[in-house]
This record gives sequence, C-alpha cells and structure tokens, in this order.
Amino acid sequence: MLLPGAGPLLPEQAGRDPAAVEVGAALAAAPRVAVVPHVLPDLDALASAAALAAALRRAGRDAWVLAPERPALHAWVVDPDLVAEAGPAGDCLRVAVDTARPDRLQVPGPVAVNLDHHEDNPGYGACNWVRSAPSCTCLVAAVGLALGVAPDPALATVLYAGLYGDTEGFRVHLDPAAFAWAQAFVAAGADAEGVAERFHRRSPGFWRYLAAVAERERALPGPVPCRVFPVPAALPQAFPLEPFEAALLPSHLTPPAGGVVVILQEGRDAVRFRLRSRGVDLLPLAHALGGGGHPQAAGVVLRGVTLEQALARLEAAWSQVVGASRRT
Ligand SMILES: [Mn+2]
Repeated sequence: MLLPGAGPLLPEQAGRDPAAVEVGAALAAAPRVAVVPHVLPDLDALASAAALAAALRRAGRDAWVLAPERPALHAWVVDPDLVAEAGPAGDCLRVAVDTARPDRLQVPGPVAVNLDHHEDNPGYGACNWVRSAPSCTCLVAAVGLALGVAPDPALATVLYAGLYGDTEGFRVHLDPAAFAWAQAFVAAGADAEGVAERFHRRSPGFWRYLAAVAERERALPGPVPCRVFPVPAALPQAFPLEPFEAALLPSHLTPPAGGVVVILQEGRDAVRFRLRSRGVDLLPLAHALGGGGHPQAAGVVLRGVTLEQALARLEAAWSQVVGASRRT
C-alpha cells in the first residue's frame, strides 16, 4: 500500500496529514516497534530512527532502534537507551527509515512500514509513506505530531540534526519546506548551535590532512571544469585522524560552479571514486567508469588497479564523456 501525499509537507498541517495519521495509527497499534535505518548511515538516517523510537516512547509505546552501525561522528543522536543491539525480543513491527532500497537496510528482514523521502523508493514495505521532504526527520516529526507528541527540546534537536545533515548545514536541497521545518524545530527548542558544532567538528590532524590532499589537485582538460584529487593509501595514515574523518573529503573539496570534483581514494585492493557536481549531470561519467549514483553525487569502485591506472581511466572516460557532450 502506497500512502498518498503530494506537494511540500509543511509543519503546520503535518500532524493532520492523512498519511502521517495512518502511519501513526499503525505504529500505535503494534505491541512493539523496531526502527531500522540504512547501512553507512548519515545523520538523517540515525536521527530518523532515533526520533521515531523516542516519539513512540513518549506516546507510551515500546519502541527500539535497530542500528548496529553507528559511526562516531553521528552516534550522539541515538540515545543508548533506545538501542536494541540484537533486536527486541518478541513480536515486533519493523519500520524502515530514510532507506531507498531494502537491500540497504542495516538489519534485513520484512518491512511493515517504509518511511522515506527518496522519491525513487519503490515502496518495498507493506505500508509505504514515500514523500518528498528535505529530510526523513520531517516525515518522522509529522508521524510524532499525529501521535500527539509535540517535540521537546531533546527530540527537536534530533529532528533538526537530520535536517541539518541532509541539507549539509543549509547549503544544499534548500526549499521553503526546509526553512519551515528548521523554524519549527528551533521554535521547539532544538540546540541548533550544538548540532552545527558537532556536524563540523574536526581534529587538528584533519586540517593538515586536508591541506596535503588539496596540494595534490589536478585539473582535467575540456570545457567543463573538473578538479581531481588523487589520495594515495599512505596519505591519511600520515596524519592523526579520527576514524570518521577519512570519509569527509567530499564536504570540503567542493565542485566548481558548472563543474565536477573527483576524489580518488586508494584503498587496500581498490580505488574508490567519489564524484560531486554543481549543475552538471555526473551519471554519464559514473556509468562510463562502471559506477552509478545521483546526478550530483556518484561513486565508482575500481578493483585491482593502482592510483595511476585509476587516474588514466578517469582521464579516458572524461574525454569520452565531455567529447560526447560537445557533439550534442
Ligand atoms: Mn535522508
């Protein structure tokens, strides 16, 4: 079943939204609820799971977060009391949050309720509320309101954290709904300063690492600007990084306007490409390299190649794709 809903979901009507009311009723009728986010969780995934379980607890229900994977950078949004490491005992209604595909769930299994803001979510749950929103925490907030749970400052902070994460600190995916929800969460007492501080916190070693990566910048020829940063496997090991920091390069090495950035990270047996763009569709390039993703954010993994070979493949694919786009 796919629950209806079109247009922006705004905080004023969210608690009366028919889909939010229906999801709320389904969750309230369950003896126990387990909320599962996606693998490699971002802030919105963990915040959505934590906020939904917390809202259900505030409504007097038995609810848990099922997320064995909680990276150090984002783990603070999940109250440890909400976590069921092995899964709660007994009959349990499973809710997926922020997860576009069922094979990306942290704990696989049948999904009763699928709550997501990715419009390409195929609706893999028994009940599906898939609605465009700036973060999945906005949908979670709507379900909470439908259950009669107005966020207190602690819950508002978690909801705001998901929104802050998915908008990369209110820099991308901005629309009136994003600002309306930010206003609602801050008015409810969200600790906006604390969220920003945690989201942007980096160790001193990270800045030295970033300088070393930035020094390696190369440009690719052609009419579309492309910045390339090859990162040898030994480079991050030369700096005292926090475990999460090696993954943070794309949020600092931004694409030029109308252009592309490619970060090539050499691992033990593969080179991982992370592609970002501003105003350019990345998918032809990602597909030419055997990868995929979204038009503005994509990834490629090349196994059994050196960094130099990966760079050569990128240069070949780039001239092919940019050449092709020149012909059209
Ligand atoms: Mn999200």
